[in-house]
Amino acid sequence: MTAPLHPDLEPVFDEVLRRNAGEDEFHQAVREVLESLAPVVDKRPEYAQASIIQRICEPERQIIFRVPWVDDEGRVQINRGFRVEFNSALGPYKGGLRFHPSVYLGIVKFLGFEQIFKNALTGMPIGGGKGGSDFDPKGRSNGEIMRFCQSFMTELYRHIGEYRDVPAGDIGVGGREIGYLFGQYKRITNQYEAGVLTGKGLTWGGSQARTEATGYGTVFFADEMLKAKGESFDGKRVVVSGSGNVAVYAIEKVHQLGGIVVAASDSSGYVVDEAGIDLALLKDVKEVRRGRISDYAAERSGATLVSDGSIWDVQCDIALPCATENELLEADATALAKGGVRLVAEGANMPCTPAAVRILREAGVAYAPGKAANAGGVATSALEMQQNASRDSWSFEHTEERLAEVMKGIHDNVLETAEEFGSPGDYTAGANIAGFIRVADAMLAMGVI
Ligand code: NDP
Ligand code: 2IT
Repeated sequence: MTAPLHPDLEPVFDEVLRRNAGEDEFHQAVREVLESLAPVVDKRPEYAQASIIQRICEPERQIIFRVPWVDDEGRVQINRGFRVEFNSALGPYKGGLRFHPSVYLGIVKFLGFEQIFKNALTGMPIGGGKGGSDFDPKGRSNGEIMRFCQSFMTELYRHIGEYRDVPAGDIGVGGREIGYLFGQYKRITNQYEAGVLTGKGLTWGGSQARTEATGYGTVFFADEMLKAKGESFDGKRVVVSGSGNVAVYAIEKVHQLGGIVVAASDSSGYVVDEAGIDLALLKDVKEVRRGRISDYAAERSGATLVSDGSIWDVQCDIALPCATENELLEADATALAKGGVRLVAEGANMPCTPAAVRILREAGVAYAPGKAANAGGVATSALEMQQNASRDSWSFEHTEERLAEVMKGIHDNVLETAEEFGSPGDYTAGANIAGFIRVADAMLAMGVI
């Protein structure tokens, strides 16, 4: 069930459905933004005159390509590669690459669409884009991952560049993959163009705190939400879904701020650890051994593995969904609300379904959408680009401080915008409207392109 749209936006959404048939996640992401834009349509008629909303919903460019590679048995494998260059009004296209078997055009477009507004909220000069492949990295050797990345980049290289399009990581793409991708780009172009990718290694153009940035940023954002209610993380019981890049560093920051994370997960189940997740063990299992959450449960005394059911059945004060889209459903929101959850901040992109968000709102739970709460990753990518452009590198402390400032800035801007447009305290409305206006004004200034 969805909220009604402004009558002027009904035909816009109908056209999105018609043009992008079968792309459910993209429809969902567009709908969530359009639902927030009613007061903007009324206050700013100049956007409608220039068809700004229709233009924002249509990617500037969509690239789909074949990725052939040879596996360890000598068989030729074929995957599909994508890059959707969605909007460049504010800067070069910027956004991650996702390698996961579920990837298809509708997922890449939903992520690229979200990225436009997220990147605008950071206040930095970055447009929106996203890419990836239906390649499944699970169980693949290092050699297979390298050959896949090299083949992927052999097509992608002609579309990207420091001033054109700057990919980074997302699900299934971390430091190892960025290394292989950068190596192949450098080899093909014969240029050391550090600013063409972000998430690079610290010894070859990467930024301090980029690995930590999305998880830390999500917790900084949640901390600002708590402060706005006169509260803090201290002593709070927290559940974090996922155990990848975003989840691990969200857990780390929660622990630094005095909260206790009692559950984490991966796609095969979740673990409950009442003593608090042992982060050294989790990092070793996930980052070094590339193992499963079940390995953590097996090695940690007192931890319990639950291989069916929902992590959101674990009672908590604060829930941070950090795994994937549509992982927190209506029934999960109901369970969380019953258990007395006070705050939900999205580390992942679109993890809460619209029905779940409605339940949280009705229960008076503070809720922040991913495009605001998880913007710290891409913001730190923009800081990495800044360091690459000036051939400089900053300390961890300085970079983390910049990240914290950016997250506070987004938080305050979102709340002020929500207030100005008649929805005080509504982080969804504030994020969608503030992000939209920044992009829309730039598009207006540049004419019909
Ligand atoms: P990782 O690949 O490092 O980790 C993903 C985690 O989520 C893993 O634990 C994985 O489990 C789990 N997961 C993935 N897909 C599913 C699924 N279909 N069902 C259940 N669990 C799943 O990715 P990231 O941590 O980088 O990304 C997590 C989320 O954060 C994504 O929504 C991403 O778009 C978003 N994000 C990432 C940013 C970044 O900088 N990396 C920035 C902003 C947002 P398993 O290993 O079993 O698959
Ligand atoms: O969803 C996201 O914001 C990311 N995966 C990070 C994008 C980036 O360019 O750092």
